[in-house]
Amino acid sequence: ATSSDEKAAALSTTPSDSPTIFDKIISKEIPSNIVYEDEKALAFRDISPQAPTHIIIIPKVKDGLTRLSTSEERHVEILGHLLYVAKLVAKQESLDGFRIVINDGPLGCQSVYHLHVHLLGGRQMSWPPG
Ligand code: D5M
Repeated sequence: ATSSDEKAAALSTTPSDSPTIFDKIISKEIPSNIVYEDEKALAFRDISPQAPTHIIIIPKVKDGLTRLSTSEERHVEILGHLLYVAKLVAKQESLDGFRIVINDGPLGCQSVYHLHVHLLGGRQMSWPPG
């Protein structure tokens, strides 16, 4: 998928707390390329990679955490854990520098409403992001 496909997907997705494709990845109902798993988090390769390494890190229990902008105090621990898992996976992937992205809402180009951290690496990043 191109970045314009990602944008189209984000703009055509209505933000909601309904189950998403990530639930099926967690339950292993649909296959994914899992690179890390612990009791609270799961990390798998993005199906539409935007860098040589592009991994999605998600909480296994969603607990209403659809997007960062609606997160609550009870999510602080899992939010911190997801960032720490990003660090562990970056090390596992031998990344020499990387970028972490959390897209929020249609304007932020979010297409899956189960909060997730993107870990991107393996190439020179540029700034500003698109
Ligand atoms: O990112 C949602 C991301 O999720 C996007 O980069 C594609 C990825 N995605 C969607 N479905 C799958 C499956 N089945 N496997 C792996 N990766 C997937 P967002 O920040 O919401 O735009």
